[in-house]
Amino acid sequence: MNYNFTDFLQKRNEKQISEMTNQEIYYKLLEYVKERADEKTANKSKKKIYYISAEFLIGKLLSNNLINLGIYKEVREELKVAGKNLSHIEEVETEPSLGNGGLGRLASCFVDSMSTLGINGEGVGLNYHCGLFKQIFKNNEQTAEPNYWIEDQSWLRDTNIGYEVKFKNFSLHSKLKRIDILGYEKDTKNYLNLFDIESVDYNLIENGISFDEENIEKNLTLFLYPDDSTKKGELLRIYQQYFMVSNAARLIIAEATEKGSNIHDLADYAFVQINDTHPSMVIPELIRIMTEEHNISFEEATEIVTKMTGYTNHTILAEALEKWPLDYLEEVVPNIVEIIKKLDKVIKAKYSDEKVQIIDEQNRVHMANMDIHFSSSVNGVAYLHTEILKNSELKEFYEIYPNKFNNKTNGITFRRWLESCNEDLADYLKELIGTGYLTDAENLKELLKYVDDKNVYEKLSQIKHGNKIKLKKYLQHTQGIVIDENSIIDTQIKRFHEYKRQQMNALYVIKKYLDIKNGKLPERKITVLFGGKAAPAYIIAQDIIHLILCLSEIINNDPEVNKYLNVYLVENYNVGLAEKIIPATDISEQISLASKEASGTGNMKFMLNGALTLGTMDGANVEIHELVGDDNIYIFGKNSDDIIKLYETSGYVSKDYYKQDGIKEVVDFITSDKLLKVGNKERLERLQNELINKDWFMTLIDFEDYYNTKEKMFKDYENKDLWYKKVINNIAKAGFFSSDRTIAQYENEIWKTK
Ligand code: GFP
Ligand code: PLP
Repeated sequence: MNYNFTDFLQKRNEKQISEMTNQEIYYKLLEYVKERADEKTANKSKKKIYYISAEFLIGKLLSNNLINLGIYKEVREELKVAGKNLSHIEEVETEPSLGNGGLGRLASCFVDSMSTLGINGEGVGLNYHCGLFKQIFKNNEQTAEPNYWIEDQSWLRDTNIGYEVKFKNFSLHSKLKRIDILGYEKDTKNYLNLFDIESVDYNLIENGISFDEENIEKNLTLFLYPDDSTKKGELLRIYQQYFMVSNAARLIIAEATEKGSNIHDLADYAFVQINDTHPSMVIPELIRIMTEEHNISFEEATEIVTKMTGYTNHTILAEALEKWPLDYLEEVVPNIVEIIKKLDKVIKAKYSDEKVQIIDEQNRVHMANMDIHFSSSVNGVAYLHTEILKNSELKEFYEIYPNKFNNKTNGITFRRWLESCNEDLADYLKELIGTGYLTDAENLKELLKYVDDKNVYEKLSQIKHGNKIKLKKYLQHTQGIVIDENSIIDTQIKRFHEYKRQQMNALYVIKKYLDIKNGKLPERKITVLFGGKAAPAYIIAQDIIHLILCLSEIINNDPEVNKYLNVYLVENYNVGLAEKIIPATDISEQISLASKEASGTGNMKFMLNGALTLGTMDGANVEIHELVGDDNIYIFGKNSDDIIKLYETSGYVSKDYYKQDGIKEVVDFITSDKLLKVGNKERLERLQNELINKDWFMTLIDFEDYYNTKEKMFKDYENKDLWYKKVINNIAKAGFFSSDRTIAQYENEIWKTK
């Protein structure tokens, strides 16, 4: 039934919109959207997908839900008539931080696409009360505070579903909370299922984000991934993961049984997509439940579970491929240790190669190895990444199971990352090519008709300028940062990690600063934007943040330089900020060391929103390059084969690069008097030392090429026709990166629910 927001308020004898505060309107809109969502029915199919993930970086939900309900513009108009501004109301919503970055945001795009495609597929994860920390800068350093996001009224819905989860020393009762996932203009919906403990004790938080890590019964869902550099931290992670998968397994079995499964046929009713290794324990847990409670033999249970699970790998970095010491697992979940040992025995009986064992010689359990042996599909998240898995990282496994390996290049939902975040561009695209791209993103290719149309260049540049002004107002209002809308905006926003090489961009900033000081002035002012958090236990990443904050202080306050260059690190980068920064950006920095970034999804968002990529041949940059061609992307640096070889031969010596002209001066500046005046000596010296003597992610190897390629970009930017021709090519080819395409591939090639 179609009734508008005003009807909804009238029906309930609420105040008029004009008499309400923005806060009141937000809460009423929340109720209204939930009521409209109640009209939707569940997607039905015999088989259901359970996308289990420790992270769902959902972002704010109001606008997205309004868009998916097809009432965004209608509601905005109703508010406008009453003198209210929807974008101000959006600001009332708190943003959950149930993820670190790309991995969690991907999971959120995927649940949106599953609903949009009418697939019976739901997310399963945890309801962290404080999520990932809120980043606050003090004295040019990152500090962390809890991000309380759950309010009395929120998108979470209570259910009466809950299960008993048994750990070695105690049991916990869970309760399931749900968030509606509405597909785009669909009559059906799915849920994001977030399990929680019965009561979380906020008093356990001591100072910043440190807390009593022992009182698990009261804090299991307090934070996302607390510090895992200590044993206590690791144990808590195991508690969280087991709690998540044990609940997921119960939910899967309950839902299948209700539909008539006798458990022997569970694989006809359910498929579990394991997002990275965090949910891997779902494999032994399902086997345990089947054998202990359903009288199914170990062999049969293993066969069923193998058939109904698939594993997605998101990184080749060893640190992220979890290896739990067996005795830690014994301390928390001895019941599944028995199963893991049995699985290990099966593998040891078949294969002697140490690399493919589940339990290694140091008694550590390799979660990814268990996933690969005991699931039916193993996928990487971009073409290059999957090739690296097959040919080097997981070569021994690929030889055993060539048919399990497949690629699913990541994607992004265009509802959030175009329709919602860049309305002016979306409206203009509709004017040019109609609405077909909304349901089939490949239709964006029709834009190519306008590739030589100067009027289109002009309009696109006006839209970009408008987005820069919007970003300026927002940053001024929320962070006290004043960017120049006439500058070229050069952005690197992502988790801080040495492989993503924010430090290389920081070195660029130093070089530019020195250039300006030496009278070599840029043609147009450059605004370098950074955003991202560093994991609390990752010291070097925090040192890089420190360097950037120090550089901003010096550069933005130097009247000789700030006319030409500004540098900002936005505080507490999150989905909401990404939605504002991406549409305003000209240069998309995707500069990871080749072979290290599995895919990237930020790169796709920038491309779709008309920024040009400055990138290495890494992750999905390779596919962007393939789609747009050499002329429409700025590629630099060594390729992945060269880098992999350098690692194999230990052939990279950073000091050799450091000594080169133009590099030494820049690296030395990190501990110059100027920087030490505003910075912390220990941090700056440590970072400099790291770059000169170790530089594991080879910052210096690509620096010169990076600098020159970026200079070329600035030059090209001054030729508007040339630049916007490239921009059109990028937008037109971005259709491939719709998560609807990715999810359709998961469905057709792995899940097969339909
Ligand atoms: C990880 C990988 C990225 C990849 C995403 C989603 O995310 O390359 O795009 O997962 O597959 F590293 P981040 O750790 O970069 O956030
Ligand atoms: N964080 C947020 C809020 C994002 O929206 C994204 C992706 O777009 C990421 C992190 C991941 O960025 P990247 O793929 O550049 O690492």
